[in-house]
Amino acid sequence: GDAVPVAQRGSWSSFLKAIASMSGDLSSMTAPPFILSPVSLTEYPAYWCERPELFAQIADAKTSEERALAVLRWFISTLKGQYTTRNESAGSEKKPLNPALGELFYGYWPDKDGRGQTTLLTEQVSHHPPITAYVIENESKGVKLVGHNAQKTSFSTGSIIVKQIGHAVLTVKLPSGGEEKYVLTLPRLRIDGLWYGAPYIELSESTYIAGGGYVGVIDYKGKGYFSGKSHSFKATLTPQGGGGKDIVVEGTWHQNSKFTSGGHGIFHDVSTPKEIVTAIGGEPSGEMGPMETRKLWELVAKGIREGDFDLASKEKTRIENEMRQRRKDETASGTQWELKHFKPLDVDPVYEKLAQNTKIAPSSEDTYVFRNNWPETLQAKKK
Ligand code: 0T9
Repeated sequence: GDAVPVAQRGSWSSFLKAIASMSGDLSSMTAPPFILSPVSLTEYPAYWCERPELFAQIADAKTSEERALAVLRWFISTLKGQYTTRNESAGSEKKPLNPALGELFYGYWPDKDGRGQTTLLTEQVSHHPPITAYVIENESKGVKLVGHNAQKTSFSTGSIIVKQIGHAVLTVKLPSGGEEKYVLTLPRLRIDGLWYGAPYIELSESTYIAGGGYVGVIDYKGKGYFSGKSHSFKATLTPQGGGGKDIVVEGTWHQNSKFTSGGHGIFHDVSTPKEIVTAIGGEPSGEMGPMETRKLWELVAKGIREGDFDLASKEKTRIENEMRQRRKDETASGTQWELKHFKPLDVDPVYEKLAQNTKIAPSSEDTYVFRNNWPETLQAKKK
């Protein structure tokens, strides 16, 4: 059936025509109301930690092989949240709110069963093109993820192809006192179902996890490949330096997988419930400041949720005009917007080092260094 409300069919087909003829940045295009999500892209990094126990378990591994497997298990287990959540909660993929420069999102997952608290901080570090930087830390366990991401979109035979740009670095404190770093790359997305107004995501190509003496390659396939099932993957973990044997796991990332070489039984299983992040204000009072996502977009989100699209569009225009004016004032005064939590760097030495001798491409990437300045309200959550 056609998922587009009758009154919006015209605007949906104009929207599709517009995306077919442009490439690059879809995020700033105006889409019909039925496809709008009330959630800003600054909230998406929370998907990395909706199973906080798997994130914490990386620190509990006893050997480097166990650790590399724990990193892979946590990574694979985030994919269902990252790429199917909107379909499950809203019936299809939706267009997220396009974050403003300097937009902030803070949150945490409470301690439970001794796994420790995990805190999340996101900052929109660029508006044009949209780039989101984030850090997720479980300080008591000594596990930290710092990353950034952007997208390059194109249109091909009725689908949107999204190339993700950016990477993340996971740092784990070792019982011996040292630390280990892993570089993670991001999958390519194909957005199908556009014609029917019911878009959904399939992953393709490969991602890499390199570090701790291992290189993991995750190959993604949809319907009609390996097993013929949607959301299939095959992950191969290879010890570096030669000699060791590969470990292979296969399955569907939104369900489960098992070892097909170098191990036995179930590898990952995401049929258990996930834990949504708790948003928290970053002001000393505990309130949300004007650049914090849920404060900034409050009325736009309300309008979208309640079907009051006049309110949503009026408020969206107001925010966009305010931001435009801010940029003009900066140009006029010869100043620049100062990022609050991150510092841009042209090259990431950790990425360069770990991508060496692997098939990770490109071999060089820029990065955003976290200034290590958690707001007090989150610092208090780390104890
Ligand atoms: C990083 C994730 C990313 C962000 C989203 C492509 C997309 C914006 C980026 C890659 C997260 O870790 C994982 C999940 C979903 C991705 C979004 C899906 C999507 O459709 C949007 C783009 C910009 C659109 O909104 C396209 C138009 C829309 C009508 C299709 C639903």
